[in-house]
Amino acid sequence: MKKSDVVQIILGEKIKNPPSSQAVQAFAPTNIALCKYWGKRNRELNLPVTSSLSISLGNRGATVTLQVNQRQQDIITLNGAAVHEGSIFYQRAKEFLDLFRQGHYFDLHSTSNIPIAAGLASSACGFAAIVLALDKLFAWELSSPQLSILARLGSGSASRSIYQGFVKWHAGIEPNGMDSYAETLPHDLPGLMIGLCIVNDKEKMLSSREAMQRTVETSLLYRVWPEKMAEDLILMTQAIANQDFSLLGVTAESNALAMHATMQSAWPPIVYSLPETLAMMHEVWQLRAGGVEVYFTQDAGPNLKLLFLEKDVNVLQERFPNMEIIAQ
Ligand code: 2P0
Repeated sequence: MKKSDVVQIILGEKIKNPPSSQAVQAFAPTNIALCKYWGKRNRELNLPVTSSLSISLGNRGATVTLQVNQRQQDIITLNGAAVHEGSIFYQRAKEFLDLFRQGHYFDLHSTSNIPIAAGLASSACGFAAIVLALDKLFAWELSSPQLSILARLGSGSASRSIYQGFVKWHAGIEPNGMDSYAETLPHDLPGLMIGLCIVNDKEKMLSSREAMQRTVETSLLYRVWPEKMAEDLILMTQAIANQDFSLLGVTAESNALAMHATMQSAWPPIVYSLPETLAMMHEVWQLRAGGVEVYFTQDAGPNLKLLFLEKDVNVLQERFPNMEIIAQ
């Protein structure tokens, strides 16, 4: 099954809708996984091995402006700068637009207000915003699960960026992935804050896409990852339903460490942590031993995101002066 087959199932006759001649705009938040998506059961369709659970970051994300152009190529800009045709970013965006065009080409301007290259899932909010913009441009009026499936075709974690709040992406079991979409959870956790601590903002040494594939193929520890995820998803869902910050923090931190353990046991090994990352983990543990409830999560990079409650914001800011609050 190809991506275009999934598009056909979802859009049907709507694939022939003519586009508006006006520019449309859409915003999608970025998201941070609390129980991580790591590994695919289908690489073409970005179908995950397990379900995952994230929190969206409110007004932090990507805004996409989309309009049909009269040229014979897509014009893409990112934060105001032209994206070169030869770049991976251009190719991924173009291939995604290929799924929906009926001979049209697009002007696509994407701006994001999240720190660049900080492991903040810019492809997640980028593809989700493109799908929301396409839905407006072609007046498809799709449901949120349908939008989530289309966003997933661009990038797995984009399936979660269709929504705000706590979001669960169901792994699904169907080969065509029609049951693999995200949904929002009907709870919030008042006082929850997330701080970003940038340890290093250089380019990733290995993309998540390659890293998760290598992990699936070579890591012995990956065999128990689905079990770990099944347990953590139950705990995290309970934590959110009961507004239990301690359970949320413990589960998120443990899940992130387990994901990195699977990577470290891949071959060649994948180690995103730098010495500064480990030093910061120890600081978090020290603070916790001293009674300040703070936890971390880590994605496919060396930076940490700290989870804490509003009442502790001053202590955290004092201890981590460079921390940027990215959600509250
Ligand atoms: C997540 N990550 O759940 C996990 C945790 C990174 C670490 O989803 O190949 O860019 O486009 O489906 O979504 C990053 O992977 O990968 C990711 P593709 P994606 O947020």
